[in-house]
Amino acid sequence: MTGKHTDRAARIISRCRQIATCTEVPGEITRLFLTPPMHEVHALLRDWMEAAGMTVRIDAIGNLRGFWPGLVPGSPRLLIGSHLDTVPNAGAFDGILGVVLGVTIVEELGGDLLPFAIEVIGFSEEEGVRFNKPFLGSLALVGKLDADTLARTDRNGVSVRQAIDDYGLDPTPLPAATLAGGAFAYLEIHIEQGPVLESEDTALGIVEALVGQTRMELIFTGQANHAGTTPMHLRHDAIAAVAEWIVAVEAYASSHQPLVATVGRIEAAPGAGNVIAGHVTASLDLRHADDNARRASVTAVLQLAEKAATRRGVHVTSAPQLEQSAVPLDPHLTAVLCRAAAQACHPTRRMTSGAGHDAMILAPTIPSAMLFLRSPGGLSHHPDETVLPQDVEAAIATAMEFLAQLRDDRTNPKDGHA
Ligand code: HGY
Ligand code: MN
Ligand code: MN
Repeated sequence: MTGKHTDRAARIISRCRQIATCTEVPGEITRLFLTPPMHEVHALLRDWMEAAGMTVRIDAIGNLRGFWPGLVPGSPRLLIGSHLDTVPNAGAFDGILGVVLGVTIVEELGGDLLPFAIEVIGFSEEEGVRFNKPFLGSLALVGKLDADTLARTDRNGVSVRQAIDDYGLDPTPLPAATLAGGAFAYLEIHIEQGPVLESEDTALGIVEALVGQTRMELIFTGQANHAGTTPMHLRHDAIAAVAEWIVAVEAYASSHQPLVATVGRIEAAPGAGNVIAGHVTASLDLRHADDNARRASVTAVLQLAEKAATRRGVHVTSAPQLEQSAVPLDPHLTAVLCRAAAQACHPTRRMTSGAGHDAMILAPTIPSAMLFLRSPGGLSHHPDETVLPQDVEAAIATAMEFLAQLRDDRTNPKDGHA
């Protein structure tokens, strides 16, 4: 890397780490949908965007939107973005990196205008932590944020609509958060969050598709009772039922790979050591590249829950949270991205994303492409999540080449693609 390029990679990483200090929990990175630290994130990004000559606004769902004009008014727009929220105790790069890279791309233009405009978007919510529903920011952008979602409440009983209002935004014009016409492509640059690129010693991945996801909550209802006086054969122990089910889920997924199934959160009540648990809520996150296989696995895993519960006289119900089909990304745009990486002399490998991303919400509406950066240690959704400066440089060099190819496509259209 030349000195100039080392600097820009270091600046990008430093900005991500600066944004990481905007947190609800001192000492860790936790930033949910439109919580107070998001104001600090918006202020930092707005400063960087405006210093780059962009005009900045926050839309009705709290997406931060920086605009760099094209050569002529009304030019078609390239969207570049990712999300600004995090999981609890997160790393510093999941989501944020894609937005900071978007700002750097505009900075690297050095004031040049292209035959298309660029809109850098920091989505307000992708992880789905606060309201148990992911992709709120990108769903609003494509006009799919429905009234039921706006009425969803968090663990404090605050609705999505109220959270928007509490943040100081007006949810009324939510339809205005949707994309005006003219967006011709979406590019999301994101860490891989898995071990594949590192295992192949490759800096960049080109995403061809994102796996489908089912997220739901299972509620196990048994009978709270005295831990000391209730004989084992007379119990309706909800935690014991969930424990048997979790091990059965793990065994099922292990024998049906590439299926992945995760029970990441359980909440037991009443939660005292001397009381048999009468009520347990358990999350289920189940993913597969093939939608039929995923749906069949959901059925099988719910039957396992029924079996573990019934044996103990425990009742189980399930509440769906997300049914997201697998999403292919745009083959033409993906090919342009591959060519751009090759042009920038950075080898890549094509891959499927096991993680969900805003690109899967935009792709049915706007041709979308994703560029992955290697995740050292294959680690993510963890404070030790990181990136390598040379991979950040590879990503920004590839992105600049991607813009050059899109510019050439628009100035000398060939094979029907402008
Ligand atoms: O959970 C995911 O797939 C992503 O990190 N939101
Ligand atoms: Mn994530
Ligand atoms: Mn992410």
